[in-house]
Amino acid sequence: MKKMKIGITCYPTVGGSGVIATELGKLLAEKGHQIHFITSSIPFRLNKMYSNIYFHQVEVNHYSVFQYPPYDIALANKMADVIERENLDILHVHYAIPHAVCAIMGKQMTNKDVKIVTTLHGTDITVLGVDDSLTKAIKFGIEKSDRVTAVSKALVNQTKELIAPEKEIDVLYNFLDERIYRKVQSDYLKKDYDIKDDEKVIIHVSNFRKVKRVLDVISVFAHIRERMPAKLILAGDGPEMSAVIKKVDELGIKQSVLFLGKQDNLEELYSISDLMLLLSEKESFGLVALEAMACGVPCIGTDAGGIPEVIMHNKNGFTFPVGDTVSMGEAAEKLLRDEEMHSAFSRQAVVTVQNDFHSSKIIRQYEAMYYELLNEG
Ligand code: GMT
Repeated sequence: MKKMKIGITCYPTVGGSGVIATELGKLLAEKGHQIHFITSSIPFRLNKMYSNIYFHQVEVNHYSVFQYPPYDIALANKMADVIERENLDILHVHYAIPHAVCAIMGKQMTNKDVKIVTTLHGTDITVLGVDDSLTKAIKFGIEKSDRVTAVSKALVNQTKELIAPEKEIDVLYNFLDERIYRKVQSDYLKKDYDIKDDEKVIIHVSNFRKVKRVLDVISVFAHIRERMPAKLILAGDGPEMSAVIKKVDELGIKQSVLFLGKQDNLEELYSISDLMLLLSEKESFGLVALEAMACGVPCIGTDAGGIPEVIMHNKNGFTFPVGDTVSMGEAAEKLLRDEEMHSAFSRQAVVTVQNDFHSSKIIRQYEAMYYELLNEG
């Protein structure tokens, strides 16, 4: 099979969509394809040299005549440059707004037949999709892409409900690099964080936006903490942090909560954890749950969006309606007390990642989709 030249655009700085786009680029490069990232800065997960990965920076000039710097136009212009100069076969953009629209515009600036693939990640539909000032642009971006994928069945359904595009949307699940996300020996961290041998470790990782309902995480942890020795690891930071600190103080559980801020090497934290909580009210997939599961950590989640496609109720964890912190607390207590159930869920979590979300399986699906598009001519 001919090796392809693939352009990738994503938000390079934070978030699951940037992580997936970058990991996809790295794994495709490992399979011999030539990858061109077209982004505003180097994707933060591109932490190693690859001779077949190139980075094309989008630069926006700040002329005083503009009230708002024209980033979208500059991106489309850069896409056109790279499509032409590198003769791209595929331009794969992550996030409908503005990336899909820019890709369509960029292609039109050239006379090349590059194929445009758009992957929907969640907030581009569930948040932006309800904003009247953007819905037509999102629909346009989806309909004019050659192929559109979404990271869960739930997101496909939400896109149909909110945007009603006349376009098939394929589900291509998220994945992770199993060489990194696996149970590792990091027990030294327990000593460093003063976690006692008899304490259960609960973890939550997010960008602390309101949709993540971190206050519910605190309520569930308080329920657990009242019944058994336990510590809560909070990794990440964001707008809800002060409300979270206030609630922790009010509940008098400050000594049991570790505020770690943004962290790399999360596999080390997952590896000392007994339970992950992901209690969002909107979540198209929940990459952090997948990461925790790969390290053998059972999860309790909500039944929002794509979470139940990852956390399987009564198999590798539990899911409950958004905000039902009482049921979540009771389930957490049961799972943490019942060693047999905990190890069965932990084993099943690893099996779920291997069977349903293995990177080699998902990367093959992306490659097959690209080749199919190229063969369609
Ligand atoms: O979760 C976030 O707030 C970040 C957001 C993003 O754009 O990176 O994450 C979205 O994409 C991830 C990767 O596909 C998914 O795992 C997250 O579930 C999704 N977030 C939401 O739907 C809220």
